[in-house]
Amino acid sequence: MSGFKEGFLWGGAVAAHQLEGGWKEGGKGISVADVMTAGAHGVRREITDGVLPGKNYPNHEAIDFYHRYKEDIQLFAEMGFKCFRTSIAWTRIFPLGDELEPNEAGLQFYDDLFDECLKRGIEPVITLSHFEMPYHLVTEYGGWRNRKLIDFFLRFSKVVFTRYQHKVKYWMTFNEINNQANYHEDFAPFTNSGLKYQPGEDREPVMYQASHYELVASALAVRAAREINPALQVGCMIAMCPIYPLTCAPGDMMMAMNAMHRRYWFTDVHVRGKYPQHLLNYFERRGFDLDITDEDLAALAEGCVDYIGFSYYMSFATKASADNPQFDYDESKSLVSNPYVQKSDWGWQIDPVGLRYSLNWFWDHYQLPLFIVENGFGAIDVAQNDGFVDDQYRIDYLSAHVAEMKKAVVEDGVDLMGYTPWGCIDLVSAGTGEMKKRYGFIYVDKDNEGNGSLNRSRKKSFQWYKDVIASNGEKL
Ligand code: P53
Repeated sequence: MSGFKEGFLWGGAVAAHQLEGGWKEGGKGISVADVMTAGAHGVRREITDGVLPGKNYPNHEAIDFYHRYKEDIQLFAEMGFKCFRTSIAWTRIFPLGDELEPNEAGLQFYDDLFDECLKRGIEPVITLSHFEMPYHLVTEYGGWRNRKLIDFFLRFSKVVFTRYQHKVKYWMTFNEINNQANYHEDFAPFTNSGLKYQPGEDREPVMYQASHYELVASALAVRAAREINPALQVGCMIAMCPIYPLTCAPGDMMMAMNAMHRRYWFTDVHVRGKYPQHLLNYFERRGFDLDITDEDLAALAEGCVDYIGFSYYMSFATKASADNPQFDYDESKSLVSNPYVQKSDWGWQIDPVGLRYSLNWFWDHYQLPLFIVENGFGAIDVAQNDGFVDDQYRIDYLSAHVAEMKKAVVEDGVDLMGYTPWGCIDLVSAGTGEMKKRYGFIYVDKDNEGNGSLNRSRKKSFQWYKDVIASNGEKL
């Protein structure tokens, strides 16, 4: 093969809560993203008890895509996008999450949005749950620690599969489901699963329980999609940060292997429909008594995904330590800095070769088509008076990653479906809630405090990406 395949899905990726705004429009309910304040690098976003007066909630307005999507899609079309990855805000369809009937105004919004994409030759690629579950499901049910959430998610999934089956072919269930492997921090358990922990609560088994319910819900959704329309393709979505050993010491190698087990077993369940033995042994060693029924196991086995969607921003490194003889991985403690790579202003390690490694790792393990549904460089941009941004650093980052991705396809033979760089238009950062951490080819005039005209303008990378797409990845 000389390059990317015919019909390769070049595009861009976003998530509803990070760009739509309109947090109360069309009958939308409050989501977990609506109760998170703005933070910064080193300053965590606060998760408040409901929406409180006087706090800055950046997702409420975001970049007002809800009202401006036509203009934005026009710009995506100008770049030549073949696809556009976004999510359906669950709270537009089921404002509280536990209703029996969906909200028609929310369904209509996505009909209009998808029609606008299709009109311009852009195929929507849809995530069902991207850090924006109904907040009501947190306060009334405790989030995904409650088995009832499986039914609520399945109802939502069936409604949107049925409604959009002729407009959307590619779906993903839970965005970066494995972020919650980092269960000591508050961010991932809350955004992935609506989990709030009691002080002193043993967090780890709760994380495994919530993840289990999500994996069952995902498998049931895959099965439902096939019943509704066999043409639908449903994937998982994994946050891939490959974990390297700091040195070639055998202990470091074991530590890296175990770290990969603990961060990526989610993929085993999604793809193979069963738990890896190492994890079952670990549950036993730790005495975790999880609610996993025979029916659940049957559902997992029947609902294996069609492809693997994943994000790639950075690689991690780890090392063994004398006080951890079983090489247990704790993401809040076990990671070390890699001396061989540079870091972004937010401390993310920049490692294009790690993308080639990750593509090969997935392909070797699973032999399923792969889809890079996020990759990008969060950076501080300075706009000129006309809104132009000279973001050569972003071009450097992306072109280095696309070059490695090409090697994985051409030299290594992995089956890659497409590439959708993250935040193709500037949006609210998930991790920090900032506007200042920008990823876009399109600049949006808005700052961290919420000031700005919300005007859109093309950055230097806009033309670069347009050329990449037009040449099918030949011109980097
Ligand atoms: P922000 C952590 C590690 C890797 C990806 O992230 C992550 C996170 C969470 O912060 O999230 C994904 O905005 C996620 C997007 C997010 C994007 O990466 O923190 O799927 O919603 O915006 C970039 O810079």
